[in-house]
Amino acid sequence: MAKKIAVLHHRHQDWVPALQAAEPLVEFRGWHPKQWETGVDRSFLAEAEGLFCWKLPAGFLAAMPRLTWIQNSGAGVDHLLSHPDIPLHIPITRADGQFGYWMARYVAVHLLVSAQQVQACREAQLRAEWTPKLLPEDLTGKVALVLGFGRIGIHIARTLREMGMDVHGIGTSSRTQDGFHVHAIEEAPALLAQARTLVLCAPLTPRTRDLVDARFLANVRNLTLINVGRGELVNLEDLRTAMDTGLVKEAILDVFPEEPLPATHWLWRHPKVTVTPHHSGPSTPHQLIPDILDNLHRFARGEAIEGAVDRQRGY
Ligand code: OXD
Repeated sequence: MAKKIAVLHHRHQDWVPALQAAEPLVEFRGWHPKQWETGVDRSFLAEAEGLFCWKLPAGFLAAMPRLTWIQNSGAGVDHLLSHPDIPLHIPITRADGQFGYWMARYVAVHLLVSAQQVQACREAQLRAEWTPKLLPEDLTGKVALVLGFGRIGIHIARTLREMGMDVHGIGTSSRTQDGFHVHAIEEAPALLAQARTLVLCAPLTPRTRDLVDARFLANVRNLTLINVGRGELVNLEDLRTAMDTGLVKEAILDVFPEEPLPATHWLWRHPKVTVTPHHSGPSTPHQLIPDILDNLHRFARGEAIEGAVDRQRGY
C-alpha cells in the first residue's frame, strides 16, 4: 500500500498535484486548514504518516495516530515548535528554497527606492517640476547590518555588498563567514550607532522575540529597518516611538505578529512605514519542492527523514 501524506494548506490545490508529480509513489490528499473539522477524509488521515502544512489547527494531530514526519511549507517553524500537540520525536523539516535570492531583491529594491528618491521624483512629476537637485543618496561605504546570518542572510549580505555597502552580520556567535564579519548579538549596540540599514531575517526564538525594542533602538540614528523575518522580532510600539522621534527614518515591513495585518492597524497609515504582504520569499511549489524532494523520496522508501530542525535552538 502506498504511503500517504496529508496536505493541510490554504493553497492545497496547488500543492497536492505538485507534490504528487514530485513523488508518484506517495499518495497525497489536501484540505484547507479552516475546513478540516468538517471536510477531511478521516480514514486517510488515520493512515497518513506524513503531514505537509503551514498553520496547524489545535486538535488536528489527534486524527493522525501514525504520524512520523511534518514538513513545513516555508522557512520559519516557530508556529510548529510552539505547538503543544506535536510530540518531540516527530521530525519537523523546513524549506526556504530560493528565499535568499528573492529576499535579497526585496531588500535591494526597497533600499534603492529610497536612495534613488523615487517617491520624490514621482511627486515632482505630478507637479510637472524638473528637479535636477534631487540627487540619489550614495550608499557606498554605508553600514548595513544583517541580523540572522543563515542561508538567507548571506544572500542579502552579498547583494548589499555588491551595492557598495559595508556589510556586517549579527548572529548567535561572533565569527567570519563567507567573507563577512558576523558579530555576536551582544555587540549589536555599538554597531547600530553607525548603521544606515538593519535587515532582520532571523528566526523567531525566545531569544529573538521583541529583540528590537526601545533599548535596542536607542542606539540607532536615522535608520532604515527592513524586516523579512518575523513580526514578533520587533516591538511595534517601541518602533513607532523611534520613528516619531526620528531615530528610525523608515520601516519596510513584510511580516507582522498578526497576518493578514488587520485593516485598522496603525502601521497601514504611518508615513514612515511601507507594508508588504509577507511576499519577500515566495512559498510556491516551484520554489520549495527542490528543498523537500530528498526527504519525499526517503519517506517513500521508508527511510529516516534528514535535516530536522533543532527544537532546542528553534530553527
Ligand atoms: C516564512 C515563510 O517562514 O514564508 O515566513 O516561509
